[in-house]
Amino acid sequence: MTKEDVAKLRAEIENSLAHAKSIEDLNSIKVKYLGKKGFLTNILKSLKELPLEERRELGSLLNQIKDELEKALKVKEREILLAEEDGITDLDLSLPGREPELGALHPLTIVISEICSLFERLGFEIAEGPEVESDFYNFTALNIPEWHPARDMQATFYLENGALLRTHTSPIQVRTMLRKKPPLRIIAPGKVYRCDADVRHSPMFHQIEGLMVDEKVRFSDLKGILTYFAQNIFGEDTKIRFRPSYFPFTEPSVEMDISCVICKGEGCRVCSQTGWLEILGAGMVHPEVFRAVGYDPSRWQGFAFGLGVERIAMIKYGIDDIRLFFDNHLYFLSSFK
Ligand code: 2NM
Repeated sequence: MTKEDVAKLRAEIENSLAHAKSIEDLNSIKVKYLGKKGFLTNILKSLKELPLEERRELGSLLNQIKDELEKALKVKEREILLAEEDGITDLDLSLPGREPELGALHPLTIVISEICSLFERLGFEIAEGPEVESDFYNFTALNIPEWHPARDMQATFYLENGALLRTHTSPIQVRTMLRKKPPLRIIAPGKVYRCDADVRHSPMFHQIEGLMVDEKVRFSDLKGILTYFAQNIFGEDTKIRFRPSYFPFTEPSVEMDISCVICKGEGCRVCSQTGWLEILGAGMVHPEVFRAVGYDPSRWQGFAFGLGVERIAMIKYGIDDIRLFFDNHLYFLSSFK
């Protein structure tokens, strides 16, 4: 064996150590070179047959390689065991971190909070109430007669015990008026339920109702505040129109339209060529409602309004199918980030 052979052997051992990835790899290296019939073991045995000079020189080189290999095997074994303990076999600390996926607010949540903050700035307080209601808070106190079609089994979800799922958020206003003395300004957001389901109706949807009661609240207050609301949500140049309407709980009652956000009043498919979009109902609180909650109708006046959040969001964001709000497709939801 020449000195070149020894150098080759050393390179060969170093190379196999560098490629060793597992304890099994280390064992086979150990067996191959240091085992009973291993390469190094055999050569060291065969040195006896060489002349003294050569024996010394080669012997010391080969013993050095043997020592180094034994040490290297121990170090490598420790490394592999530690990495396996961490479950990391290919650790690259230079890789960039993984960016966490951020969520987004639901479009209805965005619209509800925008509208509520706007009315909070005008001195309205947010009020909430139960979704399972009694006939009294949902209908009777609101001057809705026994024979009214809204009370129909076909229109309202009734529970077996005679309770019902509220069909509007007005029962919140009734509960608040029963609890508090006037004057008051409240805004009542929440889920409401009606037996209805198609492209334009969902059996559960969201409403926001507002109520302002004071000694001198007039129809002009209603017009002023609702105009401010509409121009804040749909843009300064939004035109407003009030049409006479009917609700059992207000007198007079109106429907409020805004100029179409698509055609600006020219007439298009979205506004059915009218140039207008209906966005809410409103009116002056009916004296019978005040009587039902113990307010003196000759002293207190009030205006109230109600709007559908889905409808507002569809107009604001140009959404044409109400079911998109409830399908929870990530592609739809992530467009509101
Ligand atoms: C509407 C339209 C008009 C309304 C009335 C009341 C209450 F409780 F004060 F009588 N709350 N909300 C109201 C009035 C709701 O929704 C289209």
